[in-house]
Amino acid sequence: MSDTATHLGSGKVRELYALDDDRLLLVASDRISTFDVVHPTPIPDKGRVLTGLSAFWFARTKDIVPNHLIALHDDGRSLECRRLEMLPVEVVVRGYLTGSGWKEYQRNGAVCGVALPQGLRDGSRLEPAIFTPATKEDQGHDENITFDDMCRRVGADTSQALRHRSLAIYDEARARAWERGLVLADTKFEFGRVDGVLTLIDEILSPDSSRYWGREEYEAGRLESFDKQFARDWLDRSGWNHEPPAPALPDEVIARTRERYLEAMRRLTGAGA
Ligand code: Q0N
Repeated sequence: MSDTATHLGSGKVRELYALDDDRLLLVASDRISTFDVVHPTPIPDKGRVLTGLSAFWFARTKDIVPNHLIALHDDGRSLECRRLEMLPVEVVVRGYLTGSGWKEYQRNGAVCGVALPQGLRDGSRLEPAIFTPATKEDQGHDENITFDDMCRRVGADTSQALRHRSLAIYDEARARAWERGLVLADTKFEFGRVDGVLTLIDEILSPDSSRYWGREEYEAGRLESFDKQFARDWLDRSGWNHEPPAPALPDEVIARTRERYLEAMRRLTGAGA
């Protein structure tokens, strides 16, 4: 990294630097969070896997929507990006009903104003996938909004373009993931604009910005995080109450979790099919 980079901020597991007025550096650490709390024990290679997957998907989706990526740095964990004006919404595409979408559906029969058929279950596949925008909250959790709310915030043309492109990227990624033994349940995108051109930013289709399940487990009726399930299972058995500080993970759990990230990378990016 440049000696003169300015640290702009830290996420739970990532750091953001300004290289100059036009360029940012997004650095993914090996830190892992579960239940929104960061553990003191890193997962070796996690930052490299997330960054590599994001760069892989940026390259494969650039004809659907341009993105901010300038270069993947030699350390494997840093993305040099164009700095641009961020849109004040994030968008989630869900091809499977689970998490906050499942909760909302149980209350309303709809998610973000998108009506869904009756009788769906946690984990039901959605065809077509649904577009569910949310506000970006500085603190606390992002709040789901309807498409009309989104139009009021960023304009109808922008909202329609973002919906169309987000669904196209998701469809492509869901199909590849499925062929390769993974279920891409849902994923989050952020966009910016540069000279009026909508541009995909942040990291995309990584296990931290997306929910991946194992296809084999899914087909056996189990909705298990492909990457974090070992850690969650161990934490459940440990009796941790999900309040900080998070406990250190034992070596065995670290090793098995690391292997899951590497396996996700191999499946999604590896040769064949
Ligand atoms: C930006 N965030 C939130 C690191 C990531 N290309 C860009 N241009 C201007 N601003 C941003 C980007 C990007 N990407 C994105 N903040 C600024 C994501 N952060 C959260 C903390 O960790």
